[in-house]
Amino acid sequence: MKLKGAIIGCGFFASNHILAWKEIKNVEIIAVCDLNINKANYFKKKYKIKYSYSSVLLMVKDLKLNFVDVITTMETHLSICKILSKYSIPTSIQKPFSNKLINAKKIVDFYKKNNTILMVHENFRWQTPIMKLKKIIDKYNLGKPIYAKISFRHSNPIGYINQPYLYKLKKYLILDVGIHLYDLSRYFMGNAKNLFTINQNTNKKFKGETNFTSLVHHNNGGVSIIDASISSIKKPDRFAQTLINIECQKGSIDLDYNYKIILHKNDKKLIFYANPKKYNWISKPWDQIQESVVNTHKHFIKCLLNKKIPDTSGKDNLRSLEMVFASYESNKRNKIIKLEL
Ligand code: NAD
Ligand code: 89Y
Repeated sequence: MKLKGAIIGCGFFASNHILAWKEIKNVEIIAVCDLNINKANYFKKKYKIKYSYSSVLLMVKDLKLNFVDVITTMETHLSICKILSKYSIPTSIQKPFSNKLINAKKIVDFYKKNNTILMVHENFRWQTPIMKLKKIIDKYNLGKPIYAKISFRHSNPIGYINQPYLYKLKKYLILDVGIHLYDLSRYFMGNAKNLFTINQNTNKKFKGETNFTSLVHHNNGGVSIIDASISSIKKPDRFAQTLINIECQKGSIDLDYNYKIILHKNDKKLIFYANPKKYNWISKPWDQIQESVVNTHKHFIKCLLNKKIPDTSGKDNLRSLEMVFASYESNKRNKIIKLEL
């Protein structure tokens, strides 16, 4: 029997979620919900979904759901999760987990109290090029990581024009994209103990920072440089590729433009390609992000079926979110900020 799920939020990014769910055989999305019923009805018709709602509460009272996938913006997450956790509905929720660390902690507590699975849809670590990078590091036994450079730099407006709420945020790029990059730094280098960040604004259409550079000190002694920009002029433009360089005790590795991976070990240089899998609804330059949504969903369902804690559980994501807010604090006070979690 198929697991029955619902999605909450029928905006820009939700189409990718629905199309990705359709790639997973043992799942059926039976309902869509949006405060704006016209949007919910549009999705219902377009994606042939059984039910549409404008109220989360009504939906969870009406239907027997095995899980819910939340694709709304961060400020809505506390109130939505309060309802879903009360009804013990396993939840996958988009990043940023919340607009305040304290609210994210409250959400984690709600789900813990009700013994219910909560995963943050932290999809960058589920991108094929990034998973392959990790696999090669392990397979070729590169040893302890010492240094990482994790970059997301572009100037293609396609990276923000579909998300107009971003223009108004006083805190923009670290919350929107930095959250992914800090998660990646933890994925490759382990948890961090402190960081220092400098923000810039190079595009006055945005209230918040449009560029940031962080220096992160990890618990294992390693260091990461994490940076992002929406004003980085390159041909071809790099959106939406995260470029990574990792140096370990026994070798180093680069994830370069166009999914090319270069490994340096024992005086040898090996080249790999890690193109994302093609689905008929995927296109450049979003391809590796779109494909990662399928991989992220699969991880959530696997955890649900095996009663396992997801790699990017709500609790785990608190550490990445803490790095986000520590970065704002660091930029404001021009100080290194110690991480507590
Ligand atoms: P959006 O504003 O286009 O859509 C959000 C929708 O949620 C809106 O239609 C809104 O009416 C609805 N909504 C808000 N509160 C609701 C509630 N209480 N009940 C039901 N519906 C509600 O936003 P978007 O651009 O689709 O982004 C959604 C989330 O996805 C954001 O957090 C964003 O950061 C994230 N996102 C992630 C990626 C990624 O790669 N992981 C990429 C783009 C966006
Ligand atoms: O919102 C951002 C994200 O999570 O991935 C890319 C993005 O859409 C900004 O370009």
